[in-house]
Order: sequence, then structure tokens, then C-alpha cells
Amino acid sequence: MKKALITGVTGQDGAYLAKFLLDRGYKVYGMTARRSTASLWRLEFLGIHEQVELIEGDMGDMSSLVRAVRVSKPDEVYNLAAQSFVGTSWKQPVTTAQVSGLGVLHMLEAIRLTDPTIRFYQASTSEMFGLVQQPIQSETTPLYPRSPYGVAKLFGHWSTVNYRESFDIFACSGILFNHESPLRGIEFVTRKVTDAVARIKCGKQKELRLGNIDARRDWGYAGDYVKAMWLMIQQDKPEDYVIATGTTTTVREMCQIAFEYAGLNMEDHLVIDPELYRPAEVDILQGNPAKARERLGWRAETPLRELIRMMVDADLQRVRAGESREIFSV
Ligand code: NAP
Ligand code: F7E
Repeated sequence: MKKALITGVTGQDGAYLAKFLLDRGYKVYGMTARRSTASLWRLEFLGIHEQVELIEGDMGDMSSLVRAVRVSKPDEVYNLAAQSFVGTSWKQPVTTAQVSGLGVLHMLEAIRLTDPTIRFYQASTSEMFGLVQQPIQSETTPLYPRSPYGVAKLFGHWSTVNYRESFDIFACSGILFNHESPLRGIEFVTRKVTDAVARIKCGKQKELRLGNIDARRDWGYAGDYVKAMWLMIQQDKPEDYVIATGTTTTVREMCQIAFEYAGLNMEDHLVIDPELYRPAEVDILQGNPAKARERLGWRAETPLRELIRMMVDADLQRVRAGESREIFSV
């Protein structure tokens, strides 16, 4: 039986990846950082909380990563843990650098020192393209991050390349464009919108305040994207891959889809709040997933409209069941 260690197992992707690997017969270890309140709701939502073996560890504490690797003895490590919210990265730039940047090096060192035959996946991001240098971004597009998060991820990305080239470690990066789901954190724009739409529909909220709705993103479904992570690590050679849908949509259009689906008029509820604009913006992202399609046989299967519907339905169900919003925002 193959064994995998997932850092960030309590996050959106961690939960979907754990389910994906369990369904393929893996023994799954999940690393979790100590929190004052439990953050296992996503694993519970997918019904896998009792099947994932949890190991305590923090990306800022390399000794805890060495311990996690020694205890789990994995064939594959998926490094998904991060301070992943771009907005927060301006308010906590040092923490972001330590967790999302230096943390990657901690894990690479833990692998190099413990067992360099372990295969490693790094959660890189389209945020590294930032101020885009080409209209459609691929594996060869120059990088130009626009936030402390993007800068931290750039360090993690190049550390992964460097450990592959220096120590012959099977280390690969997935450069994933935005991907969403009913398990998305409430602070990200798609989920903020679908949660608000559900609350407005149920009479529990009147307005939705957003920042820059002209920003464009290439949005896919997280459930599709975790498969690409696994496929990358099964190849003969470690390489980096762009994972995207290939289409780009404004925040305004995405929002419109959600309101329309619930039978609401967006203009009656949307308020633009300049306070929600970012110090520097990534105006547009559009990925070219050709390499992943040709080499991995992977493609995004869920259109944005279907994804947004899925998210609105899940939020309507939560609001109607009277579930606390807070438990979904941990
Ligand atoms: P997420 O929902 O924010 O999950 C982040 C995970 O990291 C959580 O499990 C969190 O634990 C954990 N974590 C945070 N700080 C930690 C620390 N100091 N030590 C150990 N664990 C820590 O993010 P996601 O959307 O699943 O994304 C997964 C990865 O892909 C992240 O690295 C993200 O940067 C990257 N990525 C995401 C996207 C996207 O669109 N979703 C696109 C490209 C790349 P708690 O639950 O305890 O806070
Ligand atoms: O913002 C605009 C905002 O926070 C998307 C992370 O998973 O994907 C994610 O980062 C856009 C931005 O995601 C609001 O300015 C307008 O242009 O949902 P987001 P993100 O910043 O693209 C990448 C690939 C990652 O790697 C990250 O980890 O929406 N926007 N008004 C807003 N955004 C938010 N959050 N809230 C608003 O009110």
C-alpha cells in the first residue's frame, strides 16, 4: 500500500486530495498545525476524518516536519500548507514568508535528510505570474509576483526546482490557477459571493461588499485539480505543470452568474468598497494547460457556471440548515 503525507490536509485542497488518495487505496497521513479550535470540518464534510491519520506539525518548525516524515515514512509528500490568502499577506508578510516560502525549504530539507527517494509535490501558484508578462501564461512565462504571498511562493517554487537539480530529488511544482469548491474558505471571492447570495436569498443579509470586480481569473474546480497533483507525481520525470481551464472571467461576471442562478438581481445588492482594493492587484490571469493535457492527459472538467451553481447550492443548504457561518471560515 502506498503512503502519502499531506501538509495542509485541513484546507480545501488537502481535504479533496486526501479523499482522492484514499479512494485509490493509499494510506493517508495528514499534517495539522496546533490550533485552539478544531479545523477538521472539511474532512468531516467528505466523510474521511476517521480515515486520515493526523500528525501534528507546523511549517515554521522544521523539527516537526522531520518527525512527520519519520513517523509516516511516505512514498509521496504533497506540500499544500500555506498562508494562502493574498489579502492577509500584506497584513502578515513575515508569517506568510515563513509559512508559504521558508516552510517549503524546511520540508525539502526534512526529505533530503530523512529519505531523498520520497517524491515531493509543491503547491505553486498562478499568483507568481502577477503582473503578467504574457497574455496567456504557461510554464515558460517569466514570473513577476505582486503580493508578499506571490513572493513567498516564488521562493518555494525555485527551492523545489533547486532541490530537483541539486540533489536529484523527485520534486515537482504544480502551478495551479484559482480553483474553488463548496469547501473554499469564506474569505476568497467566489465563496464570499456564493455565501452572500445564499444569505440574501434567505433574507439574512442585504448587501454584498466587494473590491475590484474588474479583476479577471481563470477559475476551475478543486476536485478536478487535485487529480493533476497526483498525476504529476506518477510521471517518470519530475517536471512543473500549469493547471488551468484556459478561460478567464471577471469577478463581476462570476458574481452575476451566482446572483442570476438564485433568481436575484445583482445590482440591488452589490456595493463597491474601495477599502477592499488591494495595495497591488493581479489584473488578469489566463493559463495555458496544454502541457498538462498532452503529458498528463489532464483537463479541467467542470465549467465555471456549474462550479458556481454547486457552491450556491451548498451555501443555500447551509444557511437553510441554520449552520453557523463561522465554522466554515476557520
Ligand atoms: P487553504 O484552504 O487556505 O489551506 C491551507 C492549509 O495550510 C490549511 O490546512 C492550514 O491549516 C494549513 N496551514 C496554514 N499555516 C500552517 C502552518 N504554519 N503549518 C502547517 N499548516 C499550516 O488553501 P487551499 O486553497 O487548500 O490551497 C492549498 C495550497 O495550494 C496552498 O499552498 C495554496 O497557497 C496553494 N494554491 C491554492 C490555489 C487555490 O486557488 N486554491 C491556487 C494555487 C495554489 P489550518 O486549517 O489549521 O489553518
Ligand atoms: O481574489 C478580487 C481580488 O481572494 C480574486 C488564492 O487561492 O488564488 C487565490 O488568490 C480576485 C482578486 O483569490 C474581493 O482583488 C474583489 O483580484 O478569491 P481571491 P486570489 O487573490 O486570486 C491564487 C491562485 C492563490 O494561489 C491563492 O492562494 O477577486 N476581489 N473583491 C476580491 N477578493 C476577495 N477575496 N474579497 C473581495 O471582497
